[in-house]
Amino acid sequence: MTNLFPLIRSKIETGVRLTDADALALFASDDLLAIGQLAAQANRRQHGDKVYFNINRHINYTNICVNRCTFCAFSKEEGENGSYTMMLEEILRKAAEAQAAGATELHMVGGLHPDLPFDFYLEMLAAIAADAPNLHIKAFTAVEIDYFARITGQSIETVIAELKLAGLGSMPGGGAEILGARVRGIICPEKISGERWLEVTALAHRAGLKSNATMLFGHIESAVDRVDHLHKLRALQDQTHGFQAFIPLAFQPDNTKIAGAKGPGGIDALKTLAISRLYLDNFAHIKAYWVMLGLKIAQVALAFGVNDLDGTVIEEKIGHDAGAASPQALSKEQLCALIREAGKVPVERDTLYNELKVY
Ligand code: V47
Ligand code: SF4
Repeated sequence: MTNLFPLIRSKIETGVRLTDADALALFASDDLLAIGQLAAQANRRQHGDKVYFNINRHINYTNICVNRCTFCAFSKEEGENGSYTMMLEEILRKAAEAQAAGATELHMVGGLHPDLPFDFYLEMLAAIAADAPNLHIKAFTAVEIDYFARITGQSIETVIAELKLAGLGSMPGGGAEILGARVRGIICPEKISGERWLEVTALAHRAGLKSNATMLFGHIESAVDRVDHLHKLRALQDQTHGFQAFIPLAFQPDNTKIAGAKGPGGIDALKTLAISRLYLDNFAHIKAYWVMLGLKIAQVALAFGVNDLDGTVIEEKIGHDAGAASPQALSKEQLCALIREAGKVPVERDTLYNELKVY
């Protein structure tokens, strides 16, 4: 390790914010255990031994998308083999099943559909809210919110106000990918810019919605791109305090079109999670999304600064279409066992991190 390390250690121990140069030095280091130990220490100070999970279900209402992000194996063109759009009845049936199974959250995202009107989404929210009032609806990335504004000619503020009125509870963190323009121009040239993603997210936070932030890693991005991404998220969080969790998403390469990109190895994934914990001092939660990381790395991540394992998930499509080898769903018992085996205390939470049950 470089001689920067004692300085970084003392910053973490005394609560001094890491600089971008510190984060880059950590990425350049091979001392995974030292980085993990520091991240675990920072996490323990905030959360003790608690590890959060929730009981949730994913509903991807359509995979038809006008964008063609090169890392995405989920999206299809209209009329293409395998393309689909769910009918409202099907969505309501899935929501009712989730509620009956004890879920507290629906995670709903989809492609940017060329023809579905904004009313489809408002009706979907209102119908779920009426049918399954106990479910928190976490839906629509900043990319979708921007698209709704474009297809309706309305402002982001109006779109968000209408979605909230119809039943939107919070937003997931997708669409952030890598916020810097160089990488974005290669992996998702048609997607809104990183600046726009931050702007829409800031407006959502100002409208009272909480959201998460993700980072798609392990493709063509460099450590500098990752640190720039973290820097932008930390700066926005200083202003809005609207982010709940940071979720590094391990790139899954199957059926995608990024030449040569294989996804991160286990060392890189653990280091990235740990550095995120250390650098994002204003984020309460770092989530290991087991769908993309795999169960074993997600579990080991609990010793590297992570305090959230996401949820039961059920019917995830985006990662699995790209070859994720993880199961389609986990039971509450499986999640609790993974957490206990790591010497931690499983805590079921709701979407807004209210504690529902300590196991
Ligand atoms: O934005 C797409 C990513 C995201 C691939 O907020 C891929 O609680 C890996 O944002 N390999 C959607 N990742 C998923 C997402 C998410 C997941 C879980 C929890 C939360 C939350 C948010 O999935 C997309 C994109 O970054 N993605 N393709 C792929 N091949
Ligand atoms: Fe469309 Fe989202 Fe896939 Fe990009 S990542 S192609 S915006 S569904």
